[in-house]
Amino acid sequence: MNYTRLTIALGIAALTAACGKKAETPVAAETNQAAPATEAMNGDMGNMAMAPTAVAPIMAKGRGTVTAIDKAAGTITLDHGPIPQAKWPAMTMAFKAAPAITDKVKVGDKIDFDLTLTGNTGEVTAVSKQ
Ligand SMILES: [Cu+2]
Repeated sequence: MNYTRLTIALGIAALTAACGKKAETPVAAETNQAAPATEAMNGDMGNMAMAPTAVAPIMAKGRGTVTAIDKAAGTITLDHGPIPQAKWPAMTMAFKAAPAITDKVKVGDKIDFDLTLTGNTGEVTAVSKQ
């Protein structure tokens, strides 16, 4: 019954092995995060989820600093730390965010946030200031 999970694990393991050989450049915040996520940073954000068949939303939590807010576009940009649930390293990126979120914070705020990932789209669903 765990075939899918095993396949994903094997895929990640293979990617990790492949990345290990060329991951010579120092990367900020390179802690114990998997290398594939760091590799994804070189491409577009569409590759970030690293789980092409995943359609069920993933709930995750993160911490970060608000670097931009675009209320018209309904987005918030966060310089966030690693998010293990999404296999993301630390990075700066934009998320969808409802007015209830964007009205609650301002640029420079350090926040804890809840995230819902659906496919390659991330939406911040809750924030609280640290
Ligand atoms: Cu990110």
